[in-house]
Amino acid sequence: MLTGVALHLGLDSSTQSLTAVIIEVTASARRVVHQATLVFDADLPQYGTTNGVTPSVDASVRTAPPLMWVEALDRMMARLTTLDLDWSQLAAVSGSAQQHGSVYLNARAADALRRLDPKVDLVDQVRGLLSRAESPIWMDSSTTPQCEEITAAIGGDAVLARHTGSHAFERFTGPQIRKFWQQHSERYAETDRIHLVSSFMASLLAGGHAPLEPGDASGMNLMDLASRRWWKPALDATAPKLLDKLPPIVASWTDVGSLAAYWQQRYGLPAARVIAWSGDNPCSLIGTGLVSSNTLAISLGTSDTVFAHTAEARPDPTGAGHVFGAPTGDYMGLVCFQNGSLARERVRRTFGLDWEGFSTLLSASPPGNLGRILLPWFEPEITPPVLRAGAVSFGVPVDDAPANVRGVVEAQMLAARLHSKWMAPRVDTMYATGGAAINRAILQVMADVFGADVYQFDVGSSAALGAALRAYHADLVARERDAEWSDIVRGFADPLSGSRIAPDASRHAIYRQMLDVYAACEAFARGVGADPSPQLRAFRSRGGGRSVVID
Ligand code: XUL
Repeated sequence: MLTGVALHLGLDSSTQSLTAVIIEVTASARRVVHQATLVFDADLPQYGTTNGVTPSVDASVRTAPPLMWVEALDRMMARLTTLDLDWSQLAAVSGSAQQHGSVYLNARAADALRRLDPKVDLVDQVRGLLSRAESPIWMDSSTTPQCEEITAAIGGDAVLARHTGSHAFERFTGPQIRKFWQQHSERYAETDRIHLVSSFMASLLAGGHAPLEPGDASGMNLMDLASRRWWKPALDATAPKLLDKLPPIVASWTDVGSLAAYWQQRYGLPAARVIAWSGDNPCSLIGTGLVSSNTLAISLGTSDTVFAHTAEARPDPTGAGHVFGAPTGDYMGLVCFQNGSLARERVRRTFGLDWEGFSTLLSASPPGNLGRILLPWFEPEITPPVLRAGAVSFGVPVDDAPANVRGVVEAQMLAARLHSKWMAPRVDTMYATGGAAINRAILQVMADVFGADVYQFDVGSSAALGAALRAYHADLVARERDAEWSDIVRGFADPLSGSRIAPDASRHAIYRQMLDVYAACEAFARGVGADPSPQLRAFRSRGGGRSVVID
């Protein structure tokens, strides 16, 4: 039994799973005490999700059952409190959640959350509080008309991006709310509070409606980044009486209440502080230690994201990326790719490979893929915007395993480089996190494409670790103690020593040429560029990865 230490808990409610990371901080020790994950499909099969998502015939519609997240939280707490830890030392809890997803609660919720009964399962008490059974999530791309309407009402893309940090995006919460209001106006009227997944989960812990913080609120197309307040023109362009239904926005380190009696009586937990939850990407920024530098981080998860801490809010001039609030009080740039781990897995499964086999084929195939390019848009893509799913091949044979394995990874890394140039024109060092960051063959392609050193991290979930570190930071702030971010992350969010993967100069030279060819293929496939055949031929004739291929 560990005694006399301060424990901080970080939870990450992601697309496919709920992860917990417990950290211990004393004068002499700083370490991760425990990490646990509950996988939605496997551990809560009664919700019938696939990769955490409710099956839908319409590929543009992507929702998840919020009750599944509620039940997962209860299960996780039950599991964690059987550990041999001195839970009386738990000082603070915070969390991270998949961004953009929204949860709709009726007017009974405020009271019911305050009176949660420890003898009744949480899920049974929340069931009657939803005014919408399913939550639209970040993978949804069904709101193009609403994006257009909001943009037109605001006065154009540039105005919206200048205020909110992003153009209108299908998955962002504002367009999703507008669609709900247009299609289900009575249920919209019945809705008393619209939470993001983050503030919903914090509300369950604190036993009362929790506020939002700027990191996650900036993924809605509704918040003014400079003032960190709701932006009235965007609210008016989205849906009526919206301000009354949204949580207030508070600083990221705000203590939003103590763990509700439900958690104290049911699991013997103390009245620990509940700190505002944030989005998974803002939390990963902290979990990879990017609290001041502009090192680029890449998270290889259900979505692949590239992000960096920035001091100013400079929107992406190409319109593809976002500026979010950072949990430090500054900003972060971010680009999100929908075809991340599920695309890699799809190629792996198609060829009956395990991950070792996938890596072996990747390492053994020629960089540049003999001048063949695969656009792995198996799902609709966010960056660049591709609404109709369908992979596009420029010379990659369907039955050639190495060409497809290399094709998917090279395309992902080339897209990551191409679309992150606005936030990092030059990159020397990159931090890789998320499930696939364990795979050094994939990281070698990343290093070669970016021409940068790539480092790995120890804790599998940098988002959950970031949430635990945010809990620790906020607890210090609440106690009026020194809370320097560089000190908070020290020893927790450092890259693994000896994990450096250096780029190879000759392979980087191939990718520098290939980047323009890739950009031309992307533009052509989206119907906004000329036929890239001349560039592909020229690239192949220059070697396109060691040998010449003419098809
Ligand atoms: C970011 C985004 C995704 C989700 C996934 O804008 O949509 O990274 O946060 O969890």
